Amino acid sequence: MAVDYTTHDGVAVITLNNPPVNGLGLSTRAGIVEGIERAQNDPAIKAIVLTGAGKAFSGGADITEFNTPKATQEPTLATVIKIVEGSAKPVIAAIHSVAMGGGLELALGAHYRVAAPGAQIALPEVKLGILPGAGGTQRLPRAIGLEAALNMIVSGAPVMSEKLADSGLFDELAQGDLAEAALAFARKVGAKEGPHPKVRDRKIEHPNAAGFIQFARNTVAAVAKNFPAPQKCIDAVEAGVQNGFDKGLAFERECFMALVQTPESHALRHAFFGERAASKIPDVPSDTPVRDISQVAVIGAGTMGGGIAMNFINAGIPVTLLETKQDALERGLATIRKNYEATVKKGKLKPEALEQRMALITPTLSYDDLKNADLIVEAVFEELGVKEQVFKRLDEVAKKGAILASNTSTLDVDKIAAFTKRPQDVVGMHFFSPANVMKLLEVVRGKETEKDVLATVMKLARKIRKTAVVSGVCDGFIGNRMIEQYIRQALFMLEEGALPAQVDRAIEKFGFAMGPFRMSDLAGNDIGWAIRKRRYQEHPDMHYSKIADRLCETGRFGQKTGGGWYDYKAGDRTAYPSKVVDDMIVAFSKETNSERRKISDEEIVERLVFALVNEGAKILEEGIASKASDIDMVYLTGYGFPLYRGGPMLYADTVGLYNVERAIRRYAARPNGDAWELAPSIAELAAKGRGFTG
Ligand code: T1G
Repeated sequence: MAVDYTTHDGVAVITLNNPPVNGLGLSTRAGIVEGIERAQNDPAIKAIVLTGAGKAFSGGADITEFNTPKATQEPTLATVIKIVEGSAKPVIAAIHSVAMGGGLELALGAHYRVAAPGAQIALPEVKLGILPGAGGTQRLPRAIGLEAALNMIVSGAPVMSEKLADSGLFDELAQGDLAEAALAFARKVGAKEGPHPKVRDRKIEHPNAAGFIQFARNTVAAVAKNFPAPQKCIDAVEAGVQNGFDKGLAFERECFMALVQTPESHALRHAFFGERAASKIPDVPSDTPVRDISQVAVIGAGTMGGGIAMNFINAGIPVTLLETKQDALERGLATIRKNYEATVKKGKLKPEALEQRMALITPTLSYDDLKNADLIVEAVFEELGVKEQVFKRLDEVAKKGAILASNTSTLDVDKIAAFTKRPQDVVGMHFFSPANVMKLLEVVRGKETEKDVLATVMKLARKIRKTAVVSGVCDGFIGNRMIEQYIRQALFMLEEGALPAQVDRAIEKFGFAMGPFRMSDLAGNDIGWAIRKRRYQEHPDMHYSKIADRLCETGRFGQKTGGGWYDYKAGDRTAYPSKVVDDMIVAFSKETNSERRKISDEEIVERLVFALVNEGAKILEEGIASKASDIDMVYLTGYGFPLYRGGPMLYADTVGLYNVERAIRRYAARPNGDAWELAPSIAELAAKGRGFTG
């Protein structure tokens, strides 16, 4: 049973014991009920303490049970809370570390709450696309007031227990040992005559509840464009304010059952688990010993190197920053300082913290200064010959056991590892620009990369607040290999009849942060041009539209040259459709005898997104990525894929692989159809009525 029951001089202690965070799974829920009933029937027991073992009071409903029969099997959490609240003997919730979601709702059902400082108190359900489904929208406003409760429920953000000391939520904030404080409090109230106070009986006092609720609605509307849950949170709280506790509770249940079925909630839960699953590498045991990383070196102080260095100093890890020339080193340091100054200006960093961070950087022009580094990340020019020089030099100076990482985004990590006598210590750490901002980190596993190197880098990624996803070695790893097919389709569609603004508008309406042409103008069209030139050498048979080359031949590299697919005005990053470019595209279609036709937004979205899905399926088939959710995490954290759709692979499951297969076969039979080679796994899964994500 995931619950322990002990007695202490007239006080029963029910301890949740369901690691890792005392998720309120079915056996835990049943154990609580059993404990409450056992205490009722024991005349020696005067009061009951409810507490959590390990690292949480409770992290809420066990989300691994979601959309399974257990989630709604009695005793449901609502039933458990009703039984707790209905206990004739006082129930005291003793809260430490984490009381979230259903965990906080359970505590609100108790008659009293004693908390330790430093506990995270939250109703984060909205972040999973749902709302508190066990009375949180009704009890929290009665416990801490309408405004504070609405803020917590709609934001889902945790509040530290000490900040809620005077909120009415806790009867005591334990300064010393929580268990002792809770037992003493229990003896005190256990000696009192009932009935004991119930949060549900408190009133919600507010001078202008309707006005505040309307204000909350307006505030939420702006940020919750594609997510239904925040407004529903407000609806449920409002129902309780207007119609009383019981009606409010019933309405809350209705809203919960509706939201838990929505694609948005499915996407958010998929992302929640995907983020955690990404750090698990199938053949690397979770208890693999990791190497100590106390000192890092970064080679290259350019845009990438500087951003990479910032990640480590932000986590308090000293960095030796190596450049080849003094002026480049100084420019790099100046850029890092400028980035921090901007953060200070926004009030997100104290000036003294800026200096502390800058002090963690040791600039140098000498490789000898890298000899004590535990991890060395190179971010030098993306050319194999340059990498060869760097890694041969590292092999000479780096200490035994140092991890040698390459930030390469396109080169073969196995070839780079072979430049050293220690390929087992070489790994790819592909940061995304701007490296100090983008959450995604592709960890590229060479065929000889040691398991403890991977385990070390995955743990370090968490410390520098990155979402790390392991990729095998292939051209473009996961993200760029897929985006290449996406861009291929975008270029073909220009030849076939679309224009850049239409393609961008369609995919941005689908939810992408930025369409392919605005994105290319921002990153620089010359980057794609260089990759295509290499591609034409390596795969002369691969069919590309040459329309982007034509654009680059005119020097239109994007924002940095004042014009690309779009026109730009000095000092203005707005992308203005360009008549020159649109005319060039139409002329190009004529040149290539491509009969232009009207292309629907639906076709644009299908061809762009299914190009990602099809390549993602091949990446899974080849074992480059170990799970579909890893691919989705890459796209959610590195490529602006809309969170409310959960990533390309989950989106394909939402559409149904049967329909994805039919669409791909349809496009394969059309002009430029040779770019579509259906991934076998799509047809196989579709035939079984299954999806990528189960
Ligand atoms: N259920 C099951 N497992 C959970 C869990 C949960 N609620 N929360 C975390 N885990 C797992 C997680 O997958 C990971 O597993 C391990 O615990 C450590 O998590 C009716 C219906 C609690 C602050 O949204 O915010 O209640 O990878 O790495 O950084 O209204 O986890 O080790 O196998 O994040 O110390 C609402 C979500 C549920 C809380 C701990 N509750 N969790 O953070 O560790 S809905 C939440 C968190 C609900 C009711 C509704 C965090 C944490 P593994 P971790 P952490």
